[in-house]
Amino acid sequence: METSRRQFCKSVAAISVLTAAGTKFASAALAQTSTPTKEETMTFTLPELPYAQNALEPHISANTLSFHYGKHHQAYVTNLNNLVKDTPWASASLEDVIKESAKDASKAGVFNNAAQVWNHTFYWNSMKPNGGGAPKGELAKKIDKDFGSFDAFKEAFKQAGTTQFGSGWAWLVLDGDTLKVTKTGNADLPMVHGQKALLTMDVWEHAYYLDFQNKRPDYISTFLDKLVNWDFAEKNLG
Ligand code: MN3
Repeated sequence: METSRRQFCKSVAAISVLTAAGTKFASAALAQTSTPTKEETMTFTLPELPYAQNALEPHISANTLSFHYGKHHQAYVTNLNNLVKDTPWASASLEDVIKESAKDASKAGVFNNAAQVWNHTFYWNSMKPNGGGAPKGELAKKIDKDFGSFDAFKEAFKQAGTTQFGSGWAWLVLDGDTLKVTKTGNADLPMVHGQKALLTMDVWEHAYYLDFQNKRPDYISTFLDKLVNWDFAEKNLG
């Protein structure tokens, strides 16, 4: 995942310089020329959206994406960085942080934020402008085999999205060698259940409320008919 790619960055902390006299001072001029005294990892960063914020209109508005990507997704990244700061997880991959924190109930805060960083990046890629339609190739064949038909898959996916009580996600996953539709609550995600995610749909209210208000089923139909990115799901099937 792009989010797990760590980047070295000039830390803001580098503008605070401890002088020989022990006086701590910050200088804007120094900040422009100084380099970190040690390599500090930036840990987790917000990946770029795969399209412009208005690219999913008229189905999902730029207003929704500006909050959902710019505020919600960004907040999960910021929270995660604060939570793992000065811990071994600050230099781990996002996937490893998710899998390790999932095993420890006392690390629920780390898990929730790390998983939400991953889930949202996966969700943006699960949609595209002029999406929708039907899958092709191997994925199309496998959907027919495992669900009976593409329509049966769509019905199962709609059902998962509408019946997820409260916040969560609907997924198309590969479980062993079988495609399944699942739903998860809050930040929960397939990788901690031994499943491989192919596609996801955010059903937290913030994903649809500005555009669809309380009509979650309309958002779900729009996701399937106008937005879903089958190329991405096909790639994930491998
Ligand atoms: Mn969301």
